[in-house]
Amino acid sequence: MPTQIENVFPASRTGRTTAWAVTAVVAGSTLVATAALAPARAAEPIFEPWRDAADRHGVTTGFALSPAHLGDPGYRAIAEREFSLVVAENAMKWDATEPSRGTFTWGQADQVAAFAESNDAELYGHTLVWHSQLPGWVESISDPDELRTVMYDHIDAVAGRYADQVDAWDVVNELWEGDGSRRQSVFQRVLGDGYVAEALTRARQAAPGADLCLNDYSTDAINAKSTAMYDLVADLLDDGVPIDCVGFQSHLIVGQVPGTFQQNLQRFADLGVDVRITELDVRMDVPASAADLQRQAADYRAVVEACLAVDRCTGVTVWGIDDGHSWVPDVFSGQGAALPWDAQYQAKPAYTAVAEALDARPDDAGPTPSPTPTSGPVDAECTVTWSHAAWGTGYTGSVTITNSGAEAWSSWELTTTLPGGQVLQQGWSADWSQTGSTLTASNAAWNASVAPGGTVQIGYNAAHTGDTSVPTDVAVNGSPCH
Ligand code: G2I
Repeated sequence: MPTQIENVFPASRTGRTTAWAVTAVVAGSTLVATAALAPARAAEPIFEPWRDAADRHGVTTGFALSPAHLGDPGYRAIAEREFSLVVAENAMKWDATEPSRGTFTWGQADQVAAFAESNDAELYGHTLVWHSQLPGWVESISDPDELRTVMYDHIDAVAGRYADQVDAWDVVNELWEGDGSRRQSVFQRVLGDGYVAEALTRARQAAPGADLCLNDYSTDAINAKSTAMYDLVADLLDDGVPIDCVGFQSHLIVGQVPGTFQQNLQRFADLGVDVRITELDVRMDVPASAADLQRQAADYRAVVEACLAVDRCTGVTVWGIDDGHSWVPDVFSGQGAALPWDAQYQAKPAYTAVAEALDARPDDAGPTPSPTPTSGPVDAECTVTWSHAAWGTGYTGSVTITNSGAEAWSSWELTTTLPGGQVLQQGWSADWSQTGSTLTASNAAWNASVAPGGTVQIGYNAAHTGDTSVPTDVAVNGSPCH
């Protein structure tokens, strides 16, 4: 019976181990068919970080960051591990940075910039000039000179503040209506068509090192709106206006990646600008069906493959990380599940699809190995108590590990042999995995250190076929326990 056990994040980029639930995929088995045991969905295989695989293609993997979520270890672990580009979901918008004229608030925006820097990620700027999340005091300006001054002051302040950090800016966002006409924003109404060139030119002065982009949604296909964008970019280039890139937001509906997606990216690239997928998500009716999650995975894969197929596509950014923090349910009632991780930070099929599209290597190295001793014996001396609470086809195992030696542990790894027919389903407070009958549990970041006499409690669920006995030969860091 083929058995595959995978944990979701064996190690973050910084080498810290992270505890995540693990689940078993038991092909062709009836073992996991119990409601009590079966996870909602089998876990996805683990790959090297997306960002590392993307690096080999010369592209970035990005995500929209809300810094308030960084306190959540699950969110943070994915943010650090997978992404080489960070964009503020809201923190660099006008209402966040200049809520009243000339009064700038940088707290959240600075947090986004600091996270990008500490994680060695590019910082993408979103956005300088946009009709939405625009304070009322801007909206109400009707004098062209005044609005131009206000727009320039805003660009100078925001783009100027992050001039050394932001790699590319969405200078103007969502300037089109669906039919390819200009959206009647206050900028359009008061300043006319020329405001786009004015904003770009000003942004070049404020942040000479940043690429300057226009960004929009529903421009992913070849259609009236994307063609209006295409014509504008061609005109701007002809006129010598600074324009370096076009962003395709790609807020998609499951099963609806446009057939002309790649061709559309390519025609912009052929104009001589970079292209980027800037806000990818793929929404569906919720609760999500398994079939829709698979279709979503195919959609994510198609988008990444389209980007990789276009030389000037600089990367793919997802608009968030997990389904628990997505704008979609707030705006589209009854829809959601749009991101590659679910609300419990479990990787979805879309995660795997992106990894595979990036040719990510399977990460079968497992959790960070225990450090090699540099001097003296550091073998564990340990005591383990192991108990099972069993029912028909499953049990919950509770394990208490005690460091009964004289040396503190800076990390630990428990290994044992599961009795016949027992299959790991899900674990907690450690990184759990099963290979054949060998069960391994490695410390999480937060319980790695165990002082002499200290204990750690961990647990797991397993399926069984009748034998519910507990393991007998248990070792920690290779040393047999009592
Ligand atoms: O609407 C999805 C995206 C479309 N393209 C431009 C993006 O900037 C836009 O992002 C969304 C954010 O994901 C939402 O989080 O922009 C929305 C605003 O237009 C953001 O929603 C707002 C809520 O409407 C506010 O009620 C809330 O205070 O987020 C604010 C901050 O959480």
